[in-house]
Amino acid sequence: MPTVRDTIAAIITAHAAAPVGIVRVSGPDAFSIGGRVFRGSGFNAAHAESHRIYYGHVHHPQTQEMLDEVLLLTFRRPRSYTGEDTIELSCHGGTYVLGQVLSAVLTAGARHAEPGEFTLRAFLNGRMDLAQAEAVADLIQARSARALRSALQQREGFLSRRIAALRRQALEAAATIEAWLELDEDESPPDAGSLRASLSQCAASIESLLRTSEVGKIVREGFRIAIVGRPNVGKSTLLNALAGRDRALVTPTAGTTRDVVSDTITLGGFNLTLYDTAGIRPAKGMVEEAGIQRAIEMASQADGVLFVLDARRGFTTGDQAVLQSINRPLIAVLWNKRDAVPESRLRKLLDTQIATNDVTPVLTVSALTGAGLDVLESVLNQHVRQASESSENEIVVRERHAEALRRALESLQASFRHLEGSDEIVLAAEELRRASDHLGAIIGETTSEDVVREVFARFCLGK
Ligand SMILES: Nc1nc2c(ncn2[C@@H]2O[C@H](COP(=O)(O)OP(=O)(O)OP(=O)(O)O)[C@@H](O)[C@H]2O)c(=O)[nH]1
Ligand SMILES: [Mg+2]
Repeated sequence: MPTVRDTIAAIITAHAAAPVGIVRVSGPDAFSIGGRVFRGSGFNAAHAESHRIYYGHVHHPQTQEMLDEVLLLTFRRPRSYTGEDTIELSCHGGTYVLGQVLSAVLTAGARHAEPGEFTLRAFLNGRMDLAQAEAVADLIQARSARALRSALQQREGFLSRRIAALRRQALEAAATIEAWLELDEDESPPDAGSLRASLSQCAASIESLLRTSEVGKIVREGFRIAIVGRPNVGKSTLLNALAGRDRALVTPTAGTTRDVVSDTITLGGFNLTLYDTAGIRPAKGMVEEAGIQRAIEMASQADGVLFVLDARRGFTTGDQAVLQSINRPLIAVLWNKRDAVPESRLRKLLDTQIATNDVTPVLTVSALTGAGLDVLESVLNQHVRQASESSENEIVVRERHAEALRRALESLQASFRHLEGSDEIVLAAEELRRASDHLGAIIGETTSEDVVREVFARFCLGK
């Protein structure tokens, strides 16, 4: 990990024309670089205070050409995002203007920042731990209320504090065991009961965090729903109706959809990505065959499935075959085209035995008129809400954390075993220290350099 710091710079706002764009400069020379490119009232690179705003202009340090009218913001270390001296140039947000200002700053002595490098420095300077740094990326990528909430909590250190407490518990237990080893033969043997209780509580807590990792994926990436059924039942019409726009091609010809077509909607604070798929039947030709393959693949990767039936046709052997191919949780069975059949028939259809478990809701809808879609939306909402409920309030761990938690749990269980066979209790203490190290990897205290690099490499440029 780099310890000697050069001064880095990057455009930290979106790379698209916007009213305002910001160039950040961070490192020991940030202020003097500011002095080389910025001319404005009252700014003195050596004496400028922290948390001030100066109005002025950026000039190219070699050509002296004026490049933009800007506001310069100052942050003295350690009171900055990175923990280093930092200036930010708030410019007009044209991509060309920003490129010119950045190039002036680079000419004045800064180096272009790597993706994630500002946050990496914040981590190395102790401004945040690794889990909090990851939460910064989650915050930027959050596309729903739930994702935002959990990212914010993690940024505030919720998960970090839990992990730190677990580590403390493991280390204290290790120290207790090591103290036993120092006891003389004639001293009375220690009571291992309270130690075991503390360790099982620790294990339970880790298991509880682990259970949030499935949910974490849904919260971060959204819930994926495959719309599945025979050809012509109205799957594409349903996607369009739910998405509120014409995403997928609809025709009266069976076998219209070939590629998987998707659209993302937000419902009750969650992101739902809907996948419209090819109607499943014995294929007529290679192209349809390939489309059906994709449909089946999509349905087997989704977090949930909507199974669509045609109310005009009733439950056919073709539908039965489709149903049997579904191997992911069925969110609802939909009798579509209810506008095209009389009420009495609808009642009969709802009585039809469809071999699903009893809890799957069966609804009648019309993708064409929109009838019944409100009920469908609340069923979807409820399903996703349940699927993303976590025993841990807002905490949801990512796969990297889950991996570390699994290892910590294994070490904890090993220490239990060593405690049982009492001549091996020194090994029990060792395993507990190992558990603590695995936990430390989550917050970056015992994380290998490679893993830290990997975490920050996934950040976007300028963060
Ligand atoms: N009356 C009525 N017609 C519908 C409804 N939903 C779809 N349709 C019609 O049914 C036909 C097929 O609709 P699609 O949405 O293309 O059906 P699909 O399931 O995507 O079909 P494939 O892509 O071939 O698998 C079209 O003519 C639609 O207008 C509905 O709720 N009521
Ligand atoms: Mg279709």
